[in-house]
Amino acid sequence: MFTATADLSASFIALEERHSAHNYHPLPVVLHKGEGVHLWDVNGKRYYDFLSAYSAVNQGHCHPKIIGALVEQAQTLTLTSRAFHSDKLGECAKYMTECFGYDKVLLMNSGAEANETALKLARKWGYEAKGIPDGNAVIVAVQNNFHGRTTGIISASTDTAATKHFGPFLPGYQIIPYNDLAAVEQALQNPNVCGFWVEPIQGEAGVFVPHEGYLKGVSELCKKYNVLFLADEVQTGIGRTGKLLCCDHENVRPDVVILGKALSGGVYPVSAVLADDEVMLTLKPGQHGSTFGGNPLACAVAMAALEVVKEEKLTENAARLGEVFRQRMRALQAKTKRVKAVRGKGLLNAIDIQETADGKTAWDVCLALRDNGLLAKPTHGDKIRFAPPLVITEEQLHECCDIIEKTIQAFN
Ligand code: IF1
Repeated sequence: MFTATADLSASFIALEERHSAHNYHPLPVVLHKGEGVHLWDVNGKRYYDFLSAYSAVNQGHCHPKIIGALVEQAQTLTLTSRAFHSDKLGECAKYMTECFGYDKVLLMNSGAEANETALKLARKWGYEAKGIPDGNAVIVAVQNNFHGRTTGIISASTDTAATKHFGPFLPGYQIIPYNDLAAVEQALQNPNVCGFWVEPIQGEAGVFVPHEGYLKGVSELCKKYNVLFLADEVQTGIGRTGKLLCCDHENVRPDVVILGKALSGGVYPVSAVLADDEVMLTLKPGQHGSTFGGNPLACAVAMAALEVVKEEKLTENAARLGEVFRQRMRALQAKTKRVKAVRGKGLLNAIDIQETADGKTAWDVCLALRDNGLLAKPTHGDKIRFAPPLVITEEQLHECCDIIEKTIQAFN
């Protein structure tokens, strides 16, 4: 007797459509369970996760050590606010400052909040340490940046989808081309510039890796012109690109490091800003904060998430398997005109898809990948980002490359 397995997705999608804001256009799949590199939908179908919640699940879904830390702390103390001390913040701050090599850390919740914190720190330092006349501080950012969705952050955005009808915007930004050191030098000569704000690899734009030496050049120019180098490692950090921080590829030490996403392994919103005392101590009591920033639950989860990266050598795994992945994708590119380009570092990669003669796009490829058991999402039209959890094995990676190859070649 053949019994069709009813697709239960429709009712969940309808519920979301009816009651949730329409601020996303998700791939049509409804997920119920996650474990390691796998996700299961409401029909019990298993997928490889090749987005990792935009690099928040580097440690794999529901990592037992991180979940264990969450459950234990959740049953002890979740939130005190910073009006009082807790027994977790100091321990976590020590762990993080030693892990990343900075004097101090300021814990927040979302990546956007950490970026906003970094912008406020840069301005505060600009006025009180560099001597910029009050109200004249300038932050230099780059075209096609993505740092979050707050009004202060999108004031520096060059993406009309992120800015249209959200003005008026915050003044005090200068936007220059990405990956262009001459443009950086030109901009930083302005004595009112307090910070240069950049992603070491532009993730949302489509995984654009700057030329070798760009980050080193940025660091040297920031020192030359007494400007803070603000590195947004929310997506590239925590082992994703094959180094603990992406800036480590060029042995560059930004003045301010911005973290989020995988800082909690996708278990709880935790973000952070790292800096040395000269910068961080410009913030005095009562000048910045948040209700949940540095809460005991966030601290317990963040320490466990960072321990997992170290204990399971996830950074090394990302470096090694990233090379394997790009070799496989370049071999595919040689066999099909459908793949126009392959880019990436570590396990943060993307391919550009050539639309078919009958109008099939990267979106259609992602729908077919879903049908073949692999979840990925297009960004900016023709680009597909591939970012599996860093716990993936070489055998699993090859299986996924086989799926990608089979799927894309069906679009020839
Ligand atoms: C969305 C993008 C990725 C980030 C970097 C800060 C933040 C992000 C480099 C803000 C967040 C997320 C946000 C999410 C989709 C996703 C995304 F497509 F939007 F740009 F990953 F590429 N810096 N990126 O990538 O962190 O406040 O979200 O915790 O807004 O659609 P957040």
